[in-house]
Amino acid sequence: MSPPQFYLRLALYLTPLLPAARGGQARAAPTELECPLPGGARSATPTVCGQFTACVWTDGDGCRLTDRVGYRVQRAVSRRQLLLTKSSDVTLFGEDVQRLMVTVTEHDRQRVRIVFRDADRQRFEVPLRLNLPPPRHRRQRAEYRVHLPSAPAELGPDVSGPPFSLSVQHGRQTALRLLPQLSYSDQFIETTLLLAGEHLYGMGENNHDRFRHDLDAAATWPIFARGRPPGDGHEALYGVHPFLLAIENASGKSLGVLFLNSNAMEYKVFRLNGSAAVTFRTTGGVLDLCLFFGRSPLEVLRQYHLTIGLPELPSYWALGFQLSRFGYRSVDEVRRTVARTRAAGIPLDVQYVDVDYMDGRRDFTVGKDKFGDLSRLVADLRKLDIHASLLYDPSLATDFGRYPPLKRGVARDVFVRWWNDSLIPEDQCAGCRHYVAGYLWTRNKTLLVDFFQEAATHWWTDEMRRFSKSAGGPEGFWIDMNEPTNFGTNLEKPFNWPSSLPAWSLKCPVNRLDDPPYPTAHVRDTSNKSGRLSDRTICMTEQTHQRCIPRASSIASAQTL
Ligand SMILES: *[C@@H]1O[C@H](CO)[C@@H](O)[C@H](O)[C@H]1NC(C)=O
Ligand SMILES: *[C@@H]1O[C@H](CO)[C@@H](O)[C@H](O)[C@H]1NC(C)=O
Ligand SMILES: *[C@@H]1O[C@H](CO)[C@@H](O)[C@H](O)[C@H]1NC(C)=O
Ligand SMILES: *[C@@H]1O[C@H](CO)[C@@H](O)[C@H](O)[C@H]1NC(C)=O
Ligand SMILES: CC(=O)N[C@H]1CO[C@H](CO)[C@@H](O)[C@@H]1O
Repeated sequence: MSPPQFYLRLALYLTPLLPAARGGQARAAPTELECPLPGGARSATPTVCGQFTACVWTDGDGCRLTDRVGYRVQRAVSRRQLLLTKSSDVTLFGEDVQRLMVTVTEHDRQRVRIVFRDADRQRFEVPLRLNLPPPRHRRQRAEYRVHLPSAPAELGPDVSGPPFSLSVQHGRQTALRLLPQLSYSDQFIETTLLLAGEHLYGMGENNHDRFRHDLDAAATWPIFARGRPPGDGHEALYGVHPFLLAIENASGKSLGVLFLNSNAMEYKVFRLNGSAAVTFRTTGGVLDLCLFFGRSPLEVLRQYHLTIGLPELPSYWALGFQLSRFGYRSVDEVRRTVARTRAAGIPLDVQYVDVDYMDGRRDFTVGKDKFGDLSRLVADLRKLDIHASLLYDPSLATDFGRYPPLKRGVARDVFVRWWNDSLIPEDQCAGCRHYVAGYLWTRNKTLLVDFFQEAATHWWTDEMRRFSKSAGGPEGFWIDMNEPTNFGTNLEKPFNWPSSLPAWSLKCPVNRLDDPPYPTAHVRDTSNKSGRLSDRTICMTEQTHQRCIPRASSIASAQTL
């Protein structure tokens, strides 16, 4: 571009922006987007709304984000990388990231990744390597086209470039538009995407009544791993699947969006100006969007699975008929159940035994009285071509001295610990050192295995091997409660706490990590008994071996992997 052309374009960029660029004196106007209030939309009043400079009260629509939320393009670092600066000083929860680097990597015909990072300091990123090919050659054709705001190579420090937003074209259609109202702070990131298709699927784990999202319900759903079986509300269930599929038109042309983030998050699926829209909010990490384009939903799912890694091919028998329950009282009861099932002509390939077989529900033990001949049961089932599978919990009873697996685990230091020693509670159990003590099925407090450590994998494998031999070599193992789940966190006591003992529970300390300024819809759900992020799971101020960056509020993210 010749210099005159450059200045002409520059002038065009700046003309509409002058009021905002002149020290932010312009009156903030509301946008169509709701303001994310920690107490939820129902808590909106002019006073609550007024606490956030990024929000503005409207008489018709309640508390809305203002048009001053977002970033401007400062300069193009390369053809596919832009440096952004925050547009104004308005904020939701403070500690906004001032300069963002957005990097677009076009991996192949169907896959593109768009990552927004803090340009000035490192933040936690999900320690998961995606299977993506190196960037495609520029001449290689792609099914999509990413449109970034065209940016000058350099602007003076006092002038700002165009507001940042982007769109992605799929064939002739704009499949996705990322709106300019991007919020990015230490413990809160929000972005809204407009989508061409009305048929949206995926995201969770939540209790959806039907597969297709109901845009008109405009519901907000939390995502956070913890031990919660399906109920009837909008609660966060066991797993984390931040993947959205949008079918764009009647031909089946589709777009997939992986929102790669493992912090506590939520999403809202709704209609904006008649288009399908999704808002993602998360409490930390980075904004990392991996997009998949295909001519059909199947093609998109194939790309997605190639990217995150294909599942293990399970044993053929594992696809068969399986019987499981909590509460078998003895080996005899299991035998009777199997016999009854076979007599009724019901096929049976796998028979489970839950933690009932253990001695006091402790991993790697067998209750001598009722399950003494567990190994014979396993062998007899094998003769019938039925595969035995045993349950385990990733938590060990703290009965030091009388429970060798625990002793060996402590020797190898494999348990989840407090973030720092000043967080160790005053009533810490004897022998529990710097570990986090919780409670599950045993009559003792428990220590949680930190599977991020290689030492933990070795120790666990070794215990499984020792135990498996003595249990007759069952074919299957089921690790339960590994979200991880903890009973009664922050409550007076867990529901199954021994009545003979004084009340106790794992109580998380109060701090910015355990109680982020925007704790997501998870804590507002009626299933949330303690009203905190750690409800039914462990605290956020804990440490796994993969010691992350503390300020990123992402220690909890280890939970979801
Ligand atoms: C779907 O969109 C593509 C353009 O992206 C168009 O060629 C095709 O005809 C559309 N199909 C239907 C059934 O609308
Ligand atoms: C929605 O429509 C209004 C009026 O046409 C327009 O000003 C606004 O920019 C639209 N919003 C989005 C997100 O496209
Ligand atoms: C321990 O961690 C908590 C939570 O992050 C923090 O508030 C506290 O200052 C830390 N204490 C020390 C001694 O580092
Ligand atoms: C652990 O539980 C057993 C009963 O199963 C009990 O006898 C023992 O005192 C408990 N130990 C601790 C440290 O709580
Ligand atoms: C069922 C229940 O106790 N729900 C609580 C979840 O947390 C909120 C506070 O954030 C409480 O108001 C609810 O009562």
